[in-house]
Amino acid sequence: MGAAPPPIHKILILGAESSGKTSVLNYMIQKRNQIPSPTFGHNKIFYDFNNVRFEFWDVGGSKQNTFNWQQYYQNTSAIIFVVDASNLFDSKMNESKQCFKQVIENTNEKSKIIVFGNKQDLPQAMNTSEIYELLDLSNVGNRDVKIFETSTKNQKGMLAEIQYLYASVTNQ
Ligand SMILES: Nc1nc2c(ncn2[C@@H]2O[C@H](COP(=O)(O)OP(=O)(O)O)[C@@H](O)[C@H]2O)c(=O)[nH]1
Ligand SMILES: [Mg+2]
Repeated sequence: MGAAPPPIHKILILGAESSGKTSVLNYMIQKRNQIPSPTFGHNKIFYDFNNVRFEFWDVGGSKQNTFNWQQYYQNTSAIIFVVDASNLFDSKMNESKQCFKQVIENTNEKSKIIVFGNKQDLPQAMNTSEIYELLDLSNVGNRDVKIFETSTKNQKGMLAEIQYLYASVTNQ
């Protein structure tokens, strides 16, 4: 008799095009246990942390692909929503806003949302309170949303983010 398999938690990584979704995923799982799967419009990677297995879904964020998000929403434990915090163009900020609205409207109230305000290595990057304003987080009702300032270009790692994710899915 082998040990019971770890419980699997599906985690979607969503956000506007070029916000850094794929980079964030690669950075988070660096040198960790990974079993890559074939890619069909998304990139699915298993990653074991403590006693759980995350099933990360890196979903293409091109305008064309965002329509397909619907099929990915089911059975999701948590969502990582990546914002390019350094891109202050109105069009890009609107894209992030619209994507985020879609996520709020289409996901189960119980699935937690973890916002990565990414590209913090760039000098003009929006901080937590600016991202809070951008995504209108005072108007998301009961949704549990937490913001982290992240960068995939430094050596800091993402342990705090992964620990938060772990605590979220295990209700700790
Ligand atoms: N400066 C900076 N660039 C980043 C960061 N994360 C991702 N990028 C860059 O942003 C671009 C888009 O990243 P990618 O992961 O392909 O975005 P995706 O379209 O959301 O998957 C690439 O050129 C990355 O190297 C970051 O934290 N800082
Ligand atoms: Mg990508």
